[in-house]
Amino acid sequence: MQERKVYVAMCGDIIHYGHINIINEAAKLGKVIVGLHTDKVVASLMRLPVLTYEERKKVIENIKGVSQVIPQDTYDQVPNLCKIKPDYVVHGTDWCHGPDKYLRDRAEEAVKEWGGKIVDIPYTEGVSLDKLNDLILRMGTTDVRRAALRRMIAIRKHLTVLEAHNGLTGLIVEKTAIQKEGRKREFDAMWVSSLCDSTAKGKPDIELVDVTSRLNTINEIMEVTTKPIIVDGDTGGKIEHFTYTVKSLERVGVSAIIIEDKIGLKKNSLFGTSAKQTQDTIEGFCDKIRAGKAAQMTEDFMIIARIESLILKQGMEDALTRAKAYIEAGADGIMIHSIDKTGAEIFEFCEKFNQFPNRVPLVVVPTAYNQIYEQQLFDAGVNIVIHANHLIRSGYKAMQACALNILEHERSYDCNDMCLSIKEILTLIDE
Ligand code: SPV
Ligand code: MG
Repeated sequence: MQERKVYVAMCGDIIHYGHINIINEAAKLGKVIVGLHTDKVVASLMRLPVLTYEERKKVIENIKGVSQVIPQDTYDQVPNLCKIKPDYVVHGTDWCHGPDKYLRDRAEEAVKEWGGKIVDIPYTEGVSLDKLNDLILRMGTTDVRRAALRRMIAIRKHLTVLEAHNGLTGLIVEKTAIQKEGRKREFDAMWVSSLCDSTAKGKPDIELVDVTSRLNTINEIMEVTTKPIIVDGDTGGKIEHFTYTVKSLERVGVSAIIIEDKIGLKKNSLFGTSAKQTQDTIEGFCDKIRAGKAAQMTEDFMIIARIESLILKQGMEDALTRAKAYIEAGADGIMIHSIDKTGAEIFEFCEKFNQFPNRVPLVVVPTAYNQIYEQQLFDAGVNIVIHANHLIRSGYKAMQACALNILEHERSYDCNDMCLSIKEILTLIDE
């Protein structure tokens, strides 16, 4: 008689006794086939896997009781179930309720077709995957953190990034998460903006806050978070200074710097043409990119070239010519900036950029055209969407309202509802 087939799906990145229990129970029913989540699936569910698919496969296929490991390229088991037609599908009872229940329902419906059965194994209490995840992330070295952005772009293709300007806002970007359509949704990385870093220090965004001070902010964020960091490098300064900045950022574990193609006294791009700004020559900026790439010590760090042609009304052709030249000079990505409120300019750029044979990841900052959804930008070819200033803008507005309220009422009682309770603020940060 042919041995019965038992299907077990897992991501297998952090193996604990709960997994071993499931495999042992599954092995009692027949030949165990593990559907191992691919890197893409793991990354869409939680963080990037610590181990690659191939590494995880080697571990799982050497566990006693496992006969075969095959890739599961969707979170939903049904495509694999239809291929394998197992007699049993074994899973922990955690999918009998909560956000994954729809997966159990779908699997149950599918296996009915060939008389298969779902077997729910009591979920192993006392293992907190979240805690283990946290531990692993914290153990992550500078090298792991620096490399995470490139890995994320390769695996996920589309990243959502939010601004952080100190430890606390870093924690917000790190920890804010929601469940949406059965998936955990969170930010992929943080943007250390020159506008927000300067504003938080009460200074204008004119490259006045020097690199040492910017590094202090970055360190403060890095001490309490684990997600990849993209630094706004302004113009990058003089070439001789830029090469030092690249080395310093790389050393502390930053994943990427974005530099903009302007020279002279830099002002924020959101001023548009109302601030007089000079764009660098193509040759001048290419030299800066080349010098930065030559200064790099690792393969992982990214230098992303930011094009200001649309902001400075130099036209689409100029923006595209520059993109080509910057890529040829070695830029690892292009950021195209625009303050066209309709977003039309950005979509036009995307369409033409997508035709480049040597296309690199594309970054946008939709501050002026923020009615457009991230997915629309991703569909147009954008890889990284940066929400560049929203924590400082929302935080400042709330703080100013509270200060006005105290002046107005001559006591702080009236702003109680605007504030976290004392208990909440005392326990906000884990000890
Ligand atoms: C920043 O966040 O500092 C930026 C993006 O450079 S923008 O403000 O839109 O120019
Ligand atoms: Mg800036």
